[in-house]
Amino acid sequence: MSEIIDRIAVCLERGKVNRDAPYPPELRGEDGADELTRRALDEGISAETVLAEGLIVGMTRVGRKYSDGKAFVPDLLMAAKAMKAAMAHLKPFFDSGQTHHRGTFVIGTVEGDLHDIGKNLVAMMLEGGGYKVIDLGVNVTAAQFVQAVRDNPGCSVGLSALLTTTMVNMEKIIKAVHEVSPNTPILVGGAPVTDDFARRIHATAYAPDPQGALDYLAAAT
Ligand code: B1M
Repeated sequence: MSEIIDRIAVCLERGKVNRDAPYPPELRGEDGADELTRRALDEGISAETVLAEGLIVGMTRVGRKYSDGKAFVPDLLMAAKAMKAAMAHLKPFFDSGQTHHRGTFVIGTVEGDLHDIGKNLVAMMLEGGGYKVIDLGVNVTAAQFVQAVRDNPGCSVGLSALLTTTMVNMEKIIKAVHEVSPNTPILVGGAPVTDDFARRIHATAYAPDPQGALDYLAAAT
């Protein structure tokens, strides 16, 4: 069992989507996350094991490399693509309730802001980390976040902003969410956001990158 799970982790780390994928060159012609995940499930390995010991391990490795400046945005995007291919096989198990998520994470880019590349990376990393991610998209209002928190009791929330003119909207979203649910953890991030800013607007935490978001949630939930 561990050989196939190890190979799935490597596919995530290296962004090997499927057998036909030409990237990375050294794995050309070999099975990717797509085929290996299918085979693992067919061999009776649980979806939880594939997720926790294969996909999450690989995603964490590439996430750490990214945080350390040893991997770059394209590496994360390829890992996310591999994750997506693998998750298509796991989804029926999650949907049927046979497998448990580590928690629910509601994420969105704040009102006025249309940048979603970083937010999508965070969402994909957390999905890869075993969380059920509810992505509200871009230009998300305080009322929409509040509704999502009401609909998903016990969730954590993530706010992304890329503009100095929209990061200020985070404060009113945090206030509105904490008015209806004072204990909901709210994580903030995005290029102009800092730890100091996060503290000033009463966010629960700041994460500089997707791995930071995953590390925070893993420790807090
Ligand atoms: Co815009 N843009 N843009 N833009 N854009 C920036 C952000 C800007 C810095 C460019 C510049 O002037 N040098 C500048 C902001 C300046 C400022 O506010 N100080 C800017 C501007 C001004 C604008 C417009 C106003 C331009 C105009 O129309 N005059 C306009 C605004 C539109 C709007 O939002 N209302 C605009 C529009 C656009 C496009 C639509 C063309 C496009 C967005 C496409 C899209 O996202 N689908 C775009 C892009 C691509 C950029 C740049 C070039 C790249 C942003 C990006 O995707 N980076 C950017 C300049 C730059 O950064 N070089 C720029 C890659 C991404 C992986 O990084 O999003 O930082 P990032 O995410 C990181 C971390 O921040 C973190 O993890 C990610 C991975 O490490 N992170 C989180 C992000 N969210 C997180 C949440 C977390 C945790 C971590 O927890 C919840």
